[in-house]
Order: sequence, then structure tokens, then C-alpha cells
Amino acid sequence: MSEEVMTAIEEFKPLVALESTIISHGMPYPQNYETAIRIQNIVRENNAVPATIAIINGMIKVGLDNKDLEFLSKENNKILKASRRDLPAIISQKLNAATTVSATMICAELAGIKIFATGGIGGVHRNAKNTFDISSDLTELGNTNVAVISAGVKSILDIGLTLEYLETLGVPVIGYKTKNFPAFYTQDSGFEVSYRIDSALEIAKLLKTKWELGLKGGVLIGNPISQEYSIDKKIIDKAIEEALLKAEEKRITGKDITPFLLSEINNITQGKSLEANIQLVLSNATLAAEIARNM
Ligand code: PSU
Ligand code: MN
Repeated sequence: MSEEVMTAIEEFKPLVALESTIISHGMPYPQNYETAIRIQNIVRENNAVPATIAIINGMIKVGLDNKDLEFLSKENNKILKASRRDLPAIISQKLNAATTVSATMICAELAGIKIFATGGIGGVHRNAKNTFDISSDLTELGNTNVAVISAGVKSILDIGLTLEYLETLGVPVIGYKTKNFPAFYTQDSGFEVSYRIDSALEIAKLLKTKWELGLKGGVLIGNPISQEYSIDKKIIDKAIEEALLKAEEKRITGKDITPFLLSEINNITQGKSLEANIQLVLSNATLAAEIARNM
């Protein structure tokens, strides 16, 4: 743990966990580095302590310094992508990895951090009935006691099946100030959440109630992108279709598919999707800090 995180834990200050896959495999350099710094600062400005998580030389680090962030941003060819299944090998073999939502939740729980902000989570991929590609982020949400604040999921996934799967796993899905489950670049996926909650305090109460009841597992909070930064649905849908087609042509599968699609969509939209991505993460970090302060 960094000194900042260690002190925060000792002094019972509110903490917000942040993931690193978004840095290494979700955005290009140098925007990834700049964004990583900005997210941490926005958490601090909102009176909470940021804890960005990654595995450096086989060590789980909770709270990264700028050197770590630069390494994760610049040398992303040397950085693995760690989900739950990858942690044993990466740690025992002293490798470097960025943590996905699932691995970040595990590390956050080990450090005693309950609130975690990200951009979008993984989910059930389109055509999962043939590929079986369902992100371990979902099973993690069913198991690990950490709340994830996201802007929903991208329509690179099958959003309807993702929500069904979360229901099966008993994961509450909350809409912050909305009844619509957000679709990352757009405010409305066309699917509804089970509960709309309008304040960070009420969300904190729900989290405490869940865990006091002994209901293990996380909660997914959908915080829609602000209108100002959202992308026209037609434009983003077209970009996603194009990216999915290219992934199929190139036979990209498994853990490489999400990073591939993100980078393609960024190219197709000429950086518009990246700007949206940055803004929504900042907004999620702000809400996460507010929830953490109310816990
Ligand atoms: N979705 C995004 N941006 C991301 C990811 C997902 O919009 O950066 C990353 C997150 O780290 C998430 C991971 O946990 O991808 C999911 O990967 P997979 O689909 O391979 O499980
Ligand atoms: Mn997958």
C-alpha cells in the first residue's frame, strides 16, 4: 500500500479503488497517463483518497505513484491484463499486470476498500451462446463485497443478457438519478435498472444494508454520461458494428477482444469516444467519492 492509502485506512478516511486495465489496455498514450492522474485528483478534490491498483513485479500495489502510472501507460506491451484467473500466475512469477474490474475488486477487498470507480465493466459478449465469452467481472460482482460505479456497459456487449446474468448472480443494479441502465457512450441502453436512487447517501445505505444482511457480492451502480459528452447513438452504434466486424475478420478472441474493440472505436470516432470515456470516468470517480464519504 502507498503511504497515502495506508494513512487513510488507519484514519478511517473514505477510499475509492481505481482499476489499471483502463490505463494500460483501454486508452492510448499519453491520454491514459493524464487521465489516470486526473481521476486520482478528482477523488482527492471530493475529499476521498484514491487507490489505483495494479500488479508490479508480482506485488499487488494499492495506491500507485506517478512512476508506476507512467510504466503502466507507456510500456503497455509489457503489461499483462489480469482478471481473477490470472492473479496466481502473475504474482508467483513476479510479472507486471494491469487489473481488470474483477481483479481490482479482489485486491480492493483485500485492502478493505468497498467503493470502486471505473468506466465500464465487462459483461456477456454478443454471440456468447457460441463463444461462451462472459466476463469474469460478472461472477466477481456475484462474489466480492465491493460496489462498482460505472457508466453501464458498452453495446460491444449484449446488454440485455448482461443484466439477466447479473440478476442470476444476485447483483443489485442501481441507476443513479435514472431508471435507465446507461450504455457507456449514451445515457440509455433501452433496458431498465431494478432501482433508481437519487443520492449518494441512499446508495451508501443500500450497500450497508446488503452487507449487514450477509448477502455477499457487489452492487453495480450505473451513472450515465452527462448529456454534454454523450455520443450520438447512431454514430456510436455504427462505429461499434464496424469494430465488431473487424474483430471477427481478424479472429480476435478472449482477453484481447475488449482492448481491440476500444482502440478500433477510438480510431473510427477520431478520438470522440476517448473524450467521452475520460469524462465519464471522472464523473464516476466523483460519485464514488461521495458514496465513500457516506459509508
Ligand atoms: N470496458 C470498457 N473499458 C475497459 C474495460 C471494459 O469500456 O477498459 C476493461 C475493464 O478493465 C474490464 C475489462 O474489467 O475490460 C473486461 O475485460 P474482459 O471483457 O476480457 O473480461
Ligand atoms: Mn472474455
